[in-house]
Amino acid sequence: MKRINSKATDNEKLRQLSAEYVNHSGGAMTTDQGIGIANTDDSLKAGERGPTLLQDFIFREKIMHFDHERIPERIVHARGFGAHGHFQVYESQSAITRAHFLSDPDLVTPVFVRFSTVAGFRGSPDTVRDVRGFAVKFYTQEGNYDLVGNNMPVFFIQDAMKFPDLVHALKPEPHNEIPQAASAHDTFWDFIANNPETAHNMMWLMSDRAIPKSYRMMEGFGIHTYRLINAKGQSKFVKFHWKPLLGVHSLLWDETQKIAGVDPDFNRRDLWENIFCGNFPEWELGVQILDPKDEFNFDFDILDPTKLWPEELVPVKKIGKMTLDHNVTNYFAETEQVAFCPANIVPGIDFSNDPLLQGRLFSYPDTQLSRLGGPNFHEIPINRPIVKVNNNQRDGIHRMSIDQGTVSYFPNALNKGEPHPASLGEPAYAHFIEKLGGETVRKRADSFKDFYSQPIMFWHSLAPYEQKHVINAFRFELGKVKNTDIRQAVVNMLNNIDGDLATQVATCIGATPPAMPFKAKNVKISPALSQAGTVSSAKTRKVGILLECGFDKREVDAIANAAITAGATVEIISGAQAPVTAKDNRTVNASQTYATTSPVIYDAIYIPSGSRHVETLMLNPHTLDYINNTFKHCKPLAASGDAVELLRSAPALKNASLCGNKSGMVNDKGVITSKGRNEFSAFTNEFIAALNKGRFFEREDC
Ligand code: HDE
Repeated sequence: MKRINSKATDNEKLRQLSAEYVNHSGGAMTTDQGIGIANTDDSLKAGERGPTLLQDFIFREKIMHFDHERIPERIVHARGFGAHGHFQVYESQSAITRAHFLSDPDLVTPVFVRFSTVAGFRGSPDTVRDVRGFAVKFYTQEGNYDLVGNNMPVFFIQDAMKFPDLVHALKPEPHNEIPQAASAHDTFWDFIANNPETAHNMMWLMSDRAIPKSYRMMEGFGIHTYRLINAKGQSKFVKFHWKPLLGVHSLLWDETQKIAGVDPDFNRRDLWENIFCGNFPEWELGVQILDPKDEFNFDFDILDPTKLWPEELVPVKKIGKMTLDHNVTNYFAETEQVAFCPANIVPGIDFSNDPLLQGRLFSYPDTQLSRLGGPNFHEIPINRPIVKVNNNQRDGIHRMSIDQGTVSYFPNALNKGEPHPASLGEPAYAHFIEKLGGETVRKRADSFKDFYSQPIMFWHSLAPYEQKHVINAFRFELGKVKNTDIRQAVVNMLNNIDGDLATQVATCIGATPPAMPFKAKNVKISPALSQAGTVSSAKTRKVGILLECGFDKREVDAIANAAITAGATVEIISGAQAPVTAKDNRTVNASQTYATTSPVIYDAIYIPSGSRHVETLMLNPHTLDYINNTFKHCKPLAASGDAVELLRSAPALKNASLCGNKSGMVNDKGVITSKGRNEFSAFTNEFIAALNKGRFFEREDC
């Protein structure tokens, strides 16, 4: 793979300078005290076969450091993967915000992004059904701004007070710590059934959004309503969106199960490899802007984090682009030690009174105290702002800076009143001036209590194949719930969304279907909620080609070149990682074997012609595995010449009559076959068109 280095911008260089990169490649080894070490393999003993001596400080230091290599993993979002990049606004947004990084289109702001799953432990597989975290740290010239969001636009609960309950219910059950990274268990669904405010997020969790194909193909949402404030002190409400340029794409459930075994690092590997190869992922930052005078003009409360603002009502304006262009140098130092916090905001952006957001503002720095071991985590290189930190905070565990002087208080005369509170003209944060009032109450606002209108909208906005996936997800998740009362309670809850959905789930899990199936009237549809119409292209997709000796190299070259031209990558799979000889005696190197890879890793499979090669594949049980899985997962499946026989031998394809007849090419539902060389260029075009499309969901009905 070719490594492409990003063009480090001035700001990026600044950020890199503030970190401490240590190159361990040369020189003699030392202890942490700098004392030279001549032997790092043998402890100091009393005689060659004698006991180890306590005085062996080299041994003790090495083991002591090893014993403390881990820090507590995040309570939620423990499994994550990060990358560096930059953000640039398209045009000045100064009319709505005074945030400097959103006001200057020439400014390149460095960012660090960490994607994550929520429930699983740090070593859990990537492809589990879960919400994905989408946390962005902007290193702006006015300090760090963190937009700590998810890949779904709503959250499970409305008040932060309930968060520990939600997480306790979701995490593995406490008596046996089962199941890992999965919501398919009793305590989670018990919580859902007893908290109708979760209905909306629960629908998203059962949808394809919860099993993204790639972090690069995932939307991001700030979820909460925030405020933007301009230089005149005027404010608008805002919701933030990240829109991936490659479109929004998901895995199929069956794929996720297999990938979890074949490559538990599937999503992180995908991000790492694509950045490494120069396929830099890109997202546009979108904003939905709402004038405060319209605050009460909706049939939902804009402060309620279980509600989204339908894009058709409040359009998303794309204001800038984020590109991730370099991988981390060290996972622990950067991805593990990064500390996000929704309270890290810059002038021009402010919070709203969303009670979930208000609780988060406390939680994040608090969790860092135990996770990163003290109050100085802002000094860890990845967390340092690119601007100077200047205050009277001092000391504490792991203080890195050596603060000079005697004065660490204000006001003072000994240091001429420095550092001083920013005076007029100097950058300083100012909150939006808002009139607040009301009685001290522990109460949910009545305007937060419509739990079902938006799940109904979501359900009816999905394409039929997406709805089918949701039904199957419920059948799986609730089918794993042992307590039948909980199953029934969730079915009853689903009947508030759609009677047909509730019935289809109930009949499969042994629950009683609703006596009066609910059918919503005058449903509002939001097409933006479906992934069906999303951008789709062959770019960065992975084509697998099965090859054995005796294949037709001209065909392989044509397909591989066309795929690469379309932006895809190609891998050759064979019996050995060795050159495979074509029928014209030329060779192609196989980088993968049936043991090292699997059909679920590829976006399309192609098998060229060649009698000896086809005969070998015919006898190889893996061939059917590749054909069946690729077919089942609705991905392009192509064969030419005598290799078409291989497709014909797969029962699923035979039933669907999709593999062509003896005399011609049948290119239907993403199964592409060609009989003769004269058809080859049309065949290649069909294959690339199918690769662009990605999936043929109509095959799920075959
Ligand atoms: Fe978080 N969340 N959260 N969360 N969250 C954490 O902070 C919390 C919520 C989100 O890659 C923790 O540093 C509370 C919503 C992401 O490092 C913790 C509430 C959204 C990440 C915490 C929420 C998120 C976290 C754990 C209810 C989407 C990973 C470790 C009010 C808008 C950030 C840490 C990373 C992490 C608390 C709800 C997103 C415990 C109390 C809503 C992406 O502080």
